[in-house]
Amino acid sequence: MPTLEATPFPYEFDIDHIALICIDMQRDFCLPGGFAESLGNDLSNIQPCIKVIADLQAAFRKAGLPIIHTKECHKPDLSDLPTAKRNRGNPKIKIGDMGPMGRILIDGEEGSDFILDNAPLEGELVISKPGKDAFYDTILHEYLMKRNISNLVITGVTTEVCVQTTMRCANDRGYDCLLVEDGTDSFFPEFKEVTLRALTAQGGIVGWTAPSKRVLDLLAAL
Ligand code: C5J
Repeated sequence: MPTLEATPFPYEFDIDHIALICIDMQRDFCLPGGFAESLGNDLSNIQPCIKVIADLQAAFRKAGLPIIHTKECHKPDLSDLPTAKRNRGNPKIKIGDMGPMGRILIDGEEGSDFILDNAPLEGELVISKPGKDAFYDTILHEYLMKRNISNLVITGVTTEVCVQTTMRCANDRGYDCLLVEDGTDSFFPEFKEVTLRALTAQGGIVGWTAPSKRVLDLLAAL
């Protein structure tokens, strides 16, 4: 069984039961004019993980392993958007309002689509999710169970919001999760650091972390 040196201890997995999850690599989070910028965030903090995720996607594709992409977005009629979420943070433009890349965080609009560097290829599962948790109100768990996926390599933005929430919810459903340390970023670098520590504390209470190089080296050696 392949084993990867990881924190807090080696991560073991069966190659037939592993998938890469790329969380919310969308224009609305990564590019100017989107949702994240409307909340006053510094977008430069989340740019480094983009190349790392692209490299991991290439390696998983080369190895013939599944990749799942999530995007946080809402239905055009806003029926899945709680009022509290729309009003939270008092942003300049709210979810559903028109922005430079179409309506903010609305499925099908330019802003809710993936950045080109991390876009899905045909055949890869795309999960549109209304919440932070990729399992909430989606088919993700059913999809993974059908394919006997037990191990998730997790990447994406932002570390302490959708990434951490999804990893915790995956852990509660029995998945062994490895968060790629340089494959995730936060608008607040100190939140990223503390999240990695919190997830792996207490004997890996939520899961494991490792740098992308170890994942890439292992896939290359298969
Ligand atoms: C938010 C996310 N809202 N993808 N989403 O920060 O982490």
